[in-house]
Amino acid sequence: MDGSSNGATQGQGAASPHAAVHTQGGVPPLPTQSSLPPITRDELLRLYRQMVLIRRLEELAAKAYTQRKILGFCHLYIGQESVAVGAAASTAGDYWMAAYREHGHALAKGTSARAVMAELYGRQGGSSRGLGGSMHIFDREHDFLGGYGIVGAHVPLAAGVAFAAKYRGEGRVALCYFGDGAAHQGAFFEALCLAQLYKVPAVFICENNFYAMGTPLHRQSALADMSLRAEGIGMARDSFEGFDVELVRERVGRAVDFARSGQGPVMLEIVTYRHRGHSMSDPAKYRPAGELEQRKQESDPLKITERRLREDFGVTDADLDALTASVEAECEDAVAFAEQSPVPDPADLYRYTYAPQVTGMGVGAEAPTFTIPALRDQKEG
Ligand SMILES: Cc1ncc(C[n+]2csc(CCOP(=O)(O)OP(=O)(O)O)c2C)c(N)n1
Ligand SMILES: [Mg+2]
Repeated sequence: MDGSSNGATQGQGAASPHAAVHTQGGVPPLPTQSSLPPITRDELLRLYRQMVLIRRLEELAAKAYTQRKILGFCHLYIGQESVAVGAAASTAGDYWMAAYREHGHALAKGTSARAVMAELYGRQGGSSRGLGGSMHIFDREHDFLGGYGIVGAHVPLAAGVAFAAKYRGEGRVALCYFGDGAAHQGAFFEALCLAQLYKVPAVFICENNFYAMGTPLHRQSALADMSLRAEGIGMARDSFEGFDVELVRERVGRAVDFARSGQGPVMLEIVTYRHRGHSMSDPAKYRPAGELEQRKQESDPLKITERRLREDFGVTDADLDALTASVEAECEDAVAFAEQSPVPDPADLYRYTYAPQVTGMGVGAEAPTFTIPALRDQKEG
């Protein structure tokens, strides 16, 4: 929680009651350094731009939501940008899955601002062709295997993806993002048990933002550090504050190296904070007075990286102005694209509900298509 914890696998000392378990279980320690090269000015600028892009695009999404141009649920990632962006900098070619607060993850993984915004608008140009909406961004091209609305339910899916990657010898890792609230789910824990048993290449990332809807951490959990969930099953773990994008890059990098090396999955807790309410309909009045202001002051990922860029990499006002202008142009373009993109054809409503038919070991060329009248007929019959 204080950023210094490095997990039970990295030597809590002989006094730890868990040390024997880990010794018996033979869990190797996480590496003390990732295989990533030191960050350069260009890379840090790129990560900063990515964080600014996520924030600005979501600010515009919030505006469109209040204008009723975006409908349904909409959960903003503002304040947590350094987690997805830092993690993206530490992995390439890996699978990602996230919960419903996933606009930032999709953008960090490579989905375009246009495809994200059009999906929020429910338009054909969206990553899920407008049929998914805010909670169900999916981008196969970038191996972003979805946002999921059922709390904790995608964790077993991610374990399955990691299993498949191992089975096929792909050398790829599945990274799965979820919240502190999800870490109380049965499905979550069951998935961890199997993932550890089969030593699948997965990194489970709990983004502990201290709230599950309006319920603060201390009222939903007896544990403060969600990575401790991994201890009972002998899984490697780590916990750290995720406001500094560079630190996230390095620490997720270590976990990814470990998982990719075949030693098994890793459970990470990354401490973060959301600046907005749970969803667009939540004014977040349950926060103690001054908490949000203090967090914005002390641990806003954008401010932390901006300071580092200025102080240690000689980035100037002019550099940052140019960066902001290019983000603004990209976001405005994304909104314009979403607004002119056509709404989906109702005839396609059920088209992607089922996967293509599997014939033998091959996959049939055509997905079965269902028209609404056909389904209605079946039901009445
Ligand atoms: C199985 C299930 N139970 C309850 C809900 C309602 N629900 C939606 S979000 C949420 C809170 C989850 O909090 P957390 O996992 O901390 O994620 P965060 O919203 O903070 O990112 C709840 C209870 C749900 N979607 N699915
Ligand atoms: Mg939470």
